Amino acid sequence: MAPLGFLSRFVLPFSGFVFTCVLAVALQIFVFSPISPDLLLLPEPSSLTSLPTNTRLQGVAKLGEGMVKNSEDVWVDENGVLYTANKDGWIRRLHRDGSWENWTMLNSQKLLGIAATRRGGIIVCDTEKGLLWVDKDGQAKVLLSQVNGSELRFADDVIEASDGSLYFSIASTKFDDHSWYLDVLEAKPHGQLLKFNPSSSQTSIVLDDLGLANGVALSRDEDFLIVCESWKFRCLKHWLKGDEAGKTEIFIDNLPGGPDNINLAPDGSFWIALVQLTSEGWEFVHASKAAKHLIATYPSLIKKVNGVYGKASVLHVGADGKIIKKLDDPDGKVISFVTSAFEFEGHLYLGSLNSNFIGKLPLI
Ligand SMILES: [Ca+2]
Ligand SMILES: [Ca+2]
Repeated sequence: MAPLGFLSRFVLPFSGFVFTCVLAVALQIFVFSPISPDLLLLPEPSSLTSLPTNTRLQGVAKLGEGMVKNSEDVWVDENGVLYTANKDGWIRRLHRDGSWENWTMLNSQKLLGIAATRRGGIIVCDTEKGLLWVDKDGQAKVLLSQVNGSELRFADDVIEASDGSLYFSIASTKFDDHSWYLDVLEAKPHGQLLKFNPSSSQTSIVLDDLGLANGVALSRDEDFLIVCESWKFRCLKHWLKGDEAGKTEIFIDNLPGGPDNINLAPDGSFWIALVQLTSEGWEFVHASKAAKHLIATYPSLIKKVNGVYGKASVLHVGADGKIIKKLDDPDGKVISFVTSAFEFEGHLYLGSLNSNFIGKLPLI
């Protein structure tokens, strides 16, 4: 009788307590989860191994070390002035003579993609305020803060066409930039590519349902543009001119990382920064809705799966979408979480969300 008494007095009530706790946690995870996830297949392993890993990015010189703060994007204008949008809100620029300038303070920790504008100065994506224009004198103003009556949030990258139109991406219409990983976990397409027409002040949707819409670039002749979809591991090509105008096709897919910013090179090719959304942790999580709910409910767990701080890769791709080469820092020894690569006068300039400098690499 003693064991039964022990069971009824201690074990059964305790099991009830454990059961209640498990139920409460399960409810918390599944009922209050901020996502309604789909499973996601990561790129074919062949694409991960067909490009041999190298250490080229470990050879970067560090520009503005200690002054630059996590510049997600970089841009070099036609005069050779390099622009950076820093996490402390400063737009800093590097002049040809090697001097750095704290150019203008935007009072924002939400700055992502940047691009030069023919009017002078640069356009900046602010994930809370929308599209900002900093004119040639360093004066900032909001260029676009609403799209069709809704606040413009999570603008990710922008490019200006020669007619003054702005093409820009909204990474996610559901999640904000702090919760970008929720968009990846959910794996449902909430991204958009938009066009702002400055003469009519109208904004139209060019492409909808993109998987975390990210970098945007125009081809050299502006006959097509490219927009990258980070968790779809691909970039799309949208024709603007010619017989195919208005049509969209895959530019490059099955990438060995999530494409972030893309920049046109002087010869008409492109540089794409790849962030590491293909780690074993992500692979495990994308195969389990329960794991996705768990991480979405307890965001500190994202650090366990997220490999973006551990390495850096950039991809050089021809205008035809064929890979030319890949450059790596495979263990993030010198630079990691590279989000932008910009070629200018035989050098590659690298922006990173995990570095206090701009990387500069001679291209041989
Ligand atoms: Ca850009
Ligand atoms: Ca970006």
